[in-house]
Amino acid sequence: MSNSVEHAAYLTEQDDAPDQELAELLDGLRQPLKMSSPKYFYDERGSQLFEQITELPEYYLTRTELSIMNRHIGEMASLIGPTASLIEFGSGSSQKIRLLLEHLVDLAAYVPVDISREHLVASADSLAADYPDIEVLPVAADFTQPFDLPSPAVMPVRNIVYFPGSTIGNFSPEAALGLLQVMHHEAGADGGLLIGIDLRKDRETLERAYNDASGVTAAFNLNVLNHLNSAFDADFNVEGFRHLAEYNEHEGRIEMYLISERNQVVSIGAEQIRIVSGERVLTEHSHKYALESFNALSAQVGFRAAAHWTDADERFAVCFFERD
Ligand code: AVJ
Repeated sequence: MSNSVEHAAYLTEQDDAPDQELAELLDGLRQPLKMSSPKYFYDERGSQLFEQITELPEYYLTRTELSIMNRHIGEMASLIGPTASLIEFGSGSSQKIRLLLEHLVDLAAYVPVDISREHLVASADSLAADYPDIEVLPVAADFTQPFDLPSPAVMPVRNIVYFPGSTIGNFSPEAALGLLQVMHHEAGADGGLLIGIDLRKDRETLERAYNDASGVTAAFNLNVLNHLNSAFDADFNVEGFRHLAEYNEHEGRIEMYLISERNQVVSIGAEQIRIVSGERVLTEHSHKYALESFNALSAQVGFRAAAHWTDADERFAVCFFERD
């Protein structure tokens, strides 16, 4: 559609250099515990599989967050106030955003920030079509580093960073602190942060959510190898690995691995990586927080806990922070 061209014209691009991505990947695969960044889940197929995960009976996160948002959207909108600029980190397919776009008063702009340019353009197009009165200003960037915000036509009263889905769980507490710092910076004076957090809970519930009976999460995890094969000219054999997700109670995180079924040598461009039978490649950490410890982390960067909302079983929390 012609809309895509329009969006491409003002899309702000701040992508990493491909060489840097390859160096980072190889560095991860040369560690004693091999690892690959969770960003490699989200090629087109991976993003589709993730959408399927969000609908699995075992994966309580998305539906719990949505029900919290639905129940408390009025209070959230009044805390945020009128004429804010809404900056979404890792916007992906931007489904949850619609509720906010419909309830926030006189929104100055909606700024989706995502590393995947394709996703960004497609979802910005459909949002711009559905909400013609809202200025949509996508930014293609790795949001772990500070980035420049576009200037909306209407001067915002304040910036509100929105980071739903408990995606912050992918970062170690130290890295989450760095990310909170970036969010604090992008929020600016009088800014706020609305963020989804998956709460600590029993091992059984957690392990079920990441080892679903229908094998969608396994396919999602294994798809990382397909993605690496096409992005980096690698030759991972997807049949040579199996999926494992386990809860590390001490660290309060789900750990996802691909386990090698045999000794194998994988080529990545000109490089060779040796993987022994039974060896694990870490693909994701998904940290779970107690509310108090997340509040303490946020306080360290200057975010004051202003409100939070949870479900009856306290599985998930949506938290609102304001800059001191
Ligand atoms: C998108 C990072 C929130 O950690 O639950 C889902 C990703 N991994 N199933 C999560 C994921 C396996 C998800 N986040």
